[in-house]
Amino acid sequence: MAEASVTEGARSRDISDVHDAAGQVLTRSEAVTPTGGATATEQQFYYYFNGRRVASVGALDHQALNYADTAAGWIDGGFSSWPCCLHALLGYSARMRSATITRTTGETDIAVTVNLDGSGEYAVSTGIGFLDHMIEQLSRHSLIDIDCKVDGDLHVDQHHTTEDSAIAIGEAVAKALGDKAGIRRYGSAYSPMDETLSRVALDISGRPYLVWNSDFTQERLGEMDTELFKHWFHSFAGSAGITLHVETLYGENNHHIIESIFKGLARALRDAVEIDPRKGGAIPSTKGTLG
Ligand SMILES: [Mn+2]
Repeated sequence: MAEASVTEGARSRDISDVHDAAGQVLTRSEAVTPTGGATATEQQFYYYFNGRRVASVGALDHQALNYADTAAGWIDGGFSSWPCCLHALLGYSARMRSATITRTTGETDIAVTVNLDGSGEYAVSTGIGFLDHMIEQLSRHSLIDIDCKVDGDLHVDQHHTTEDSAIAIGEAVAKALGDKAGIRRYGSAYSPMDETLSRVALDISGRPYLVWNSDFTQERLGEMDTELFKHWFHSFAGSAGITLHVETLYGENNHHIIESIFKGLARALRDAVEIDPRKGGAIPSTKGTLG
């Protein structure tokens, strides 16, 4: 529970409906200028999270936060509304939406960590250079941090390594999303790359489904079999619980085609996993649950 500790004469109260998943409560303290005749313009609200001052707000202007303290340091302004600030606080300071998946089978030894509230930092090592390149694009353009280490049975072929990287990343995304409260849920992107245009649309529905309308004219890119790309997306949709539609509208260069698809997935996913401050933490379904 956060403790308020502001200037003398301050009043404080808990805003009990504002809390993170661990039940930690955000506290608001209302500091009124102690010399008589305080007017609204002299009021300042300070927000504390776990005893640390995270924001100050002028009484007449709740839409303009003066600053917020996040793990990244003090941020001046930059938030258009209190919900946006709160999202930043809960996202960066208290409730990073991250998850780790590890599993060892006879085919692969895999460790994946994702952070949905990241900045697109990655460390990817699957043993398949082209697949690394694609997962790195996914991270960079979704702003989801992805650590993905796979030690797979590449002496057999690339199938298990490709499939298990997708399953583990999908599982990690699903785990990091938790009950999916407050997320935008839907995302889509048109993704051009030179002569190629791909479209990716997805719904974090809890109902895995893949529609795939993309073809390749080469058997391999680098050392990677192009038939595995559809399988990667099928496996990812399945483990993440995502309805995923992929279509290349036109394109010739096989490298451009698959790279535009991964970048399209990244942009669509970035939108869909984002917290929508207008939803106030609600599950985005009239059913009340997503999968
Ligand atoms: Mn490339």
